[in-house]
Amino acid sequence: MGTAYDLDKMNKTLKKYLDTDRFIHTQGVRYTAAALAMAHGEDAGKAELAGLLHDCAKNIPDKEQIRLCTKHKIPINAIERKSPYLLHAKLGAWIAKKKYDVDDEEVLDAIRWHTTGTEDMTKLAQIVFIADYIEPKRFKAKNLSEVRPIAFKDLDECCYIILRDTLKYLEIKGSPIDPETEKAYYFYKNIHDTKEEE
Ligand code: DGI
Ligand code: FE
Ligand code: FE
Repeated sequence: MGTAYDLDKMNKTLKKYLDTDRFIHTQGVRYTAAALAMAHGEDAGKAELAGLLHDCAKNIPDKEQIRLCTKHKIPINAIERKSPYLLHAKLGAWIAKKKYDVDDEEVLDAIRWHTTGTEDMTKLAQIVFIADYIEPKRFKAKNLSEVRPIAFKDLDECCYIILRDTLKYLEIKGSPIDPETEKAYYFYKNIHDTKEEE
């Protein structure tokens, strides 16, 4: 059974709200998430939907994101106050629900956690988190040639590597760490360490 959602219509709307690079990245995440879902026995339609919408709030200016979160009672933590670009994930989940009429909570959660990750993510949330990092047009991380094949074999291990490298990168930059990023890291590190002991 496929989803009842009209992804092509959503795509047309997204094209209006996203800049060109972001729109192209969105297509990359859309199809990478679908491919990962196929590799891991998850619903490819749901992955495609979550991938397509994950950055729907990305091009809203910081001030406007703060205003919208306040207006719609989306809590803003201290780290998000300092780094408001983090808000596009939670605000994106809200926009997906209210403007794109997505009522699938698993899809909304995958959008909500796509930037920081969180502990014990669903496979769908892991897939979107990973697809965001590895999609073909993404070339920021230097070890992508190592991370990409792992994504198709082991979601937990892949989340561990991405979170480890993201924390390293944020520490070097001196960026404040969101508690969810930290929790996510320790959760997937624990799975990694347990496997090492076997
Ligand atoms: O929206 P995208 O650019 O596609 O990607 P994204 O939503 O995953 O955002 C990526 C950025 O978010 C990346 O530069 C790392 C940053 N990030 C992830 N966790 C944290 C964080 N930034 C801060 N300050 N704190 C975090 O905990
Ligand atoms: Fe994002
Ligand atoms: Fe993204």
